Amino acid sequence: MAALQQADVAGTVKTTSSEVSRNYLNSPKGIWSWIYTLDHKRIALLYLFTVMTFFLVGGIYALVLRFELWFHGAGLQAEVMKRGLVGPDTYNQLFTLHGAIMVFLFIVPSIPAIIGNFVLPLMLGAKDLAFPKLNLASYYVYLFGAIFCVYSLLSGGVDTGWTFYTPYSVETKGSVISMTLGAFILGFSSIFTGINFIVTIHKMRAPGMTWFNMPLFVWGMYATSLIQVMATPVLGITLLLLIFERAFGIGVFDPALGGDPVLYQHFFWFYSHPVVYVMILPAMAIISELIATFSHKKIFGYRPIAFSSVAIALVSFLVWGHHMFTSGQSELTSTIFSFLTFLVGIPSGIKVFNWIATMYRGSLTFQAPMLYTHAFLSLFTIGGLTGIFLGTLSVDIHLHDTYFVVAHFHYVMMGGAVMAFLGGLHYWWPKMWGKMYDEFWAAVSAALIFIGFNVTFFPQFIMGLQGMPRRYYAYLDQYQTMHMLSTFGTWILALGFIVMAIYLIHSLFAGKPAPKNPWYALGLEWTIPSPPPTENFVGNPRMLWGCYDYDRVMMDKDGLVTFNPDFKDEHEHEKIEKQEGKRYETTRSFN
Ligand code: HEM
Ligand SMILES: [Cu+2]
Repeated sequence: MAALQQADVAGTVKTTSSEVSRNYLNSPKGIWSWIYTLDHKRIALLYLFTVMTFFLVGGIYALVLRFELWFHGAGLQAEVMKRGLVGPDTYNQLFTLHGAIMVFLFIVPSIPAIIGNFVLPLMLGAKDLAFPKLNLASYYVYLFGAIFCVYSLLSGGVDTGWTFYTPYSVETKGSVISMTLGAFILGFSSIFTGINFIVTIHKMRAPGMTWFNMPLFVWGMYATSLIQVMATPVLGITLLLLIFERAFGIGVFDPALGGDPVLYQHFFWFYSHPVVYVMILPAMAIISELIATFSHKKIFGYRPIAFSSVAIALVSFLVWGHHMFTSGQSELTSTIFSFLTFLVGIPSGIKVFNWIATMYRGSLTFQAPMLYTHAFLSLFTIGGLTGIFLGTLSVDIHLHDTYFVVAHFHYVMMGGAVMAFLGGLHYWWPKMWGKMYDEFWAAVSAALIFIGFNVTFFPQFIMGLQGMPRRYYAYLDQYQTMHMLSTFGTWILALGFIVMAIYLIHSLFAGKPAPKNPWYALGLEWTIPSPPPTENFVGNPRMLWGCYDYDRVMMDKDGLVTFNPDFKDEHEHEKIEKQEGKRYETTRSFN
């Protein structure tokens, strides 16, 4: 075990030579101490296991879906090949369950509940979130909701698509009620996390950490939390109405009962468009951190990045109608929604611009988190730009409900959100577990995932442009090649994920011990041991430098801090030294 270096005040690094092995992972001990834990770091790990289990289930569904689509072409003559793997009804259930699991059980909780839970208090210099019990409650509410989803999966499934559009969802057989009830309950988990983060960010920042020197990850989580708290209740009410409609036939959405099915779409997308930003804002938040760390350079345009997160959150509430261009809403409405949709491109573009400017002339290093950052940048840009195509009213009339849409949202959700999640997981993995993983295999797996992803989803843009509709289990012969290519891609993807699972699990048992600060970053979370002690910080940490002050400060692997003596703002440097009554080691040179 590494010798403990207590950083009771961030920056005044005191080394105690005593060997210490006590950390949040091993004390207190026992299974109950995990089940009842109020420690944000342990709750993050509970989420990690559960959410990744659902990612696996959703991923297996995806593999089966794609395997089915390998068949049904002229090239393959055998009878079994013509028949395919599953029947059309099963196919409908598979894509519904895949979509619902990936959205509600995986991607929405992934970054906030796993990574946010773990690092947000550490970044703020806090000992926990504001409401630890609410945090634990959010986990059990998640589990409770998940049980309903699993129940509906085992008891007949759902074939409505993850959007549960009426009137079909009111009429179809299957366990629509338990699935939507599950999603309704999961919403509370999301709201609990959001409230907890908002209060924590307002109230528990370390002295010296103002709004404008918070890490950008925190800004991203703040914007995300606002959406979670404001939009999720709308989905809750909508799903509740749907359940009532199904159970009691009250006639809100069903035209046969005097209801309006398009009303359902308005309600649904009023939540579900903002929720795509619950998926992507945390991803952008991670990318901002990774770009700064692995460029070893002060972030370019801190404020524009911070404000654009909030701007995206606000604009996200104004664009839901772009999902309904073909629903029969008035032309004027569609035109306005089309225009408003383009606005989202502005803050997103601001972010991409600032990230690239940060990398420009930085000292880039390409460890695994940075590989995922680059995957994110290219894939998200493709996903985002094709979103502009779809937002263009006239173009969308043609592309609506084709594979172009499937490719677009996978580029955003998987190419964007999942890549950033993986980048973040690799970045904070040493902090979580105190272990390093194998860089070589991490690079191999990142390459496989990047290539596999593109082979899977790029052909879908082409098929979509040629008119291949989504949610179809069979297709015309002309699409055979593209479909086979796409299915082949999923095998490369699967291989990438298998390699990742192996080296990550291997690292837990045989990985090298992680130092405090393996990436030479500057955030407060890197001033404490890996894994952190239960109470995070011994004493009260203070912010003595900005977390992107790479021109002024350097922190080595063991958390030893050096201020750049040549830094032009001498005055500030002296002020800090005086304030702390001690001199920092200034021998290390800055180049
Ligand atoms: C592992 C790689 C993945 C593969 C191979 C894959 C494959 C598929 C396929 C074949 C469909 C059905 C398309 C159709 O016929 O309309 C689909 C739909 C969908 N996928 Fe994925 N997917 C993957 C990952 C993800 C991820 C990570 C997410 C979200 C985070 C996601 C979210 C969705 C959603 C929301 C749908 C729409 C379901 C519906 O139409 O109701 N997928 N995916
Ligand atoms: Cu939308």
